[in-house]
Amino acid sequence: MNKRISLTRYLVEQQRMDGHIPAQLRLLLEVVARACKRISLTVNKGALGGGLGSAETENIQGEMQKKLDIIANEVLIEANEWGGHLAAMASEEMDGIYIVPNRYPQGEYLLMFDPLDGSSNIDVNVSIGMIFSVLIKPEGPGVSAQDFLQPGHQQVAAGYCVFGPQTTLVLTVGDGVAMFTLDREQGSFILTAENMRVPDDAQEFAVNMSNMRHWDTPVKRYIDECLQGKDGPRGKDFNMRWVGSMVADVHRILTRGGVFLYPWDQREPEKPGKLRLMYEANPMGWLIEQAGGAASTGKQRILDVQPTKLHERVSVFLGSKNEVERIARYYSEA
Ligand code: AFP
Repeated sequence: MNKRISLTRYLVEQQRMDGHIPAQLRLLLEVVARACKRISLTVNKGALGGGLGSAETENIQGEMQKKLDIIANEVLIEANEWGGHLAAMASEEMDGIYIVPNRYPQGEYLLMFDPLDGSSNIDVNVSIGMIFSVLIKPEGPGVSAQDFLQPGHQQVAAGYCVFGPQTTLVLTVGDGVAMFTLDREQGSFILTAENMRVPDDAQEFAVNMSNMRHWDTPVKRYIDECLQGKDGPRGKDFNMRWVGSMVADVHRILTRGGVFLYPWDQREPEKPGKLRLMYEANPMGWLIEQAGGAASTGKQRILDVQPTKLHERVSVFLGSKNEVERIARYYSEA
């Protein structure tokens, strides 16, 4: 990759390339990027920006919201509601969908997001982020939550922004994965990687090991074998990393490979997993697939899961293809 071009120029060139990106989708991606810049400024200010601490309110997931969860959610709503590219939005921090008010033109796209991923890391200055997914609203009058319930393979754009030592925006529109780094002097995202690839094999896994006793047999088997290292059936040593912010763990995997696991857990057997399908697993799963990796629930491709509700949860295994396929094989053998 030789050209340090802005996100705007990159998207315009993609649009010119046989109309790969429709104008309205290009506009949407630019508006999401602008919102990420605003959120990044508040994140960077930390205690000086009033973004730390709890909001003393609960979201639909039953989780205590952080002030920054709400600030980020509002920034994304305000930035995207007036542009004419959206019909509605859905968020981890909102029970129902947000329909674009009639005072603004109605667009053809649906935007879903986790406005602030890794909330438990906000107050301890560890990388956090935002994750988004874009679908096309089905033909027909009006818009409803039902319109959002489309399998992940119908996404037309997906991405995340890491608010860490650098602010990096990573996205796909179905033609590979590109990364942009925020140049604070210029105030714009600059292309710093194209066609990102996840190696097929890996020697690094990311999982919250403190939950191990609650996992099912295939996952225990996979992690056990990794921990046995070169003296075990895998014949090689594995390293472990767990940031606790999916954006940061997945960004590391997109950058140098590895496998991310957030499996089913017997403590809440009725829940398929902790992570949310529509605005965590689907966008991250598509990005990983676009970079040559794989994304599975253990039993099926994540992008083929037919959603039944907006805040649906799913078990997640994603990253280096051969590792994810091995976990899926262990499920089929169980
Ligand atoms: P929060 O946004 O509530 O901190 O959850 C973050 C997350 O959804 C995902 O980003 C992490 O991978 C995972 O949960 C961390 O879960 P544990 O706290 O159980 O390790």
